[in-house]
Amino acid sequence: MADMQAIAEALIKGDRDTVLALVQQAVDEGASAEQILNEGLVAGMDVVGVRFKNNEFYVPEVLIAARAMNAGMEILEPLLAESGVKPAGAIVIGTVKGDLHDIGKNLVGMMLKGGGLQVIDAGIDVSAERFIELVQENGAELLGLSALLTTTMPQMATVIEAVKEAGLDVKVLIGGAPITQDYADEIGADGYAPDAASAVDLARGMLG
Ligand code: B1M
Repeated sequence: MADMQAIAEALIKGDRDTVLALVQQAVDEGASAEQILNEGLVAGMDVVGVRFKNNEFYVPEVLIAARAMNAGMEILEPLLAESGVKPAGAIVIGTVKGDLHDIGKNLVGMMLKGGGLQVIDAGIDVSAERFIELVQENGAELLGLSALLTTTMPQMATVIEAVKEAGLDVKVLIGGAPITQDYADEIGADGYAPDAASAVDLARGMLG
């Protein structure tokens, strides 16, 4: 039977090949993509986060764990994004300027695709100008901003200000570990989601 703990342990070690093999094995044995993601990959990354915080892990260890996580997510992406329905609307999503964290943003993007949205991934370290350009080019109804650092959170306010100045008709939703509903209200975001599944509900709700 698929062993979620073994996936988490391989991820913590940054053993990309074992993560790939175990995730594939779990899929073949019929485990759901959500279970593999939450009980295997995300559970492993939670431990990495704690060790990083406690100075037991440093940036290189975290990077190789992140690489293993992304490899596992690539196997899950088609399963999470399986929907086959016509896009309900388009969303530009990216990590704000100065911030290089992309695992959560990628996960939210995958789940939004699975939720039937067209997802335009702006990447990481994205300036307000670039977000605006992409919203305009793609006629997106929604703009999703991710930030993982307390130092980059204020960039979200900068983007919202720039969106207003450009007179764009786009709803802005935000998320990321340090973000709260209070912060979203404070900076005038249209919505906040604490995790990827809630981001899908929120985005779909915003599209009516
Ligand atoms: Co960084 N890092 N990191 N890091 N890193 C954190 C965020 C930190 C909390 C670690 C810690 O100290 N405990 C800390 C921030 C402290 C703070 O600001 N208060 C931190 C720090 C300090 C740093 C550096 C400054 C370290 C240094 O260099 N000294 C540096 C900054 C680099 C930069 O961005 N300029 C840095 C670097 C890195 C790595 C590059 C090594 C790596 C990133 C690799 C990558 O992303 N490709 C990394 C990692 C991996 C982490 C931790 C360990 C894990 C983050 C993660 O991927 N989580 C993190 C500790 C932690 O969070 N426990 C940490 C898994 C992911 C699935 O969750 O991203 O929260 P998350 O996404 C969730 C939700 O937040 C939400 O849904 C997702 C899925 O449920 N969500 C949204 C996210 N975006 C959303 C958008 C939405 C809606 C929901 O709508 C649009």
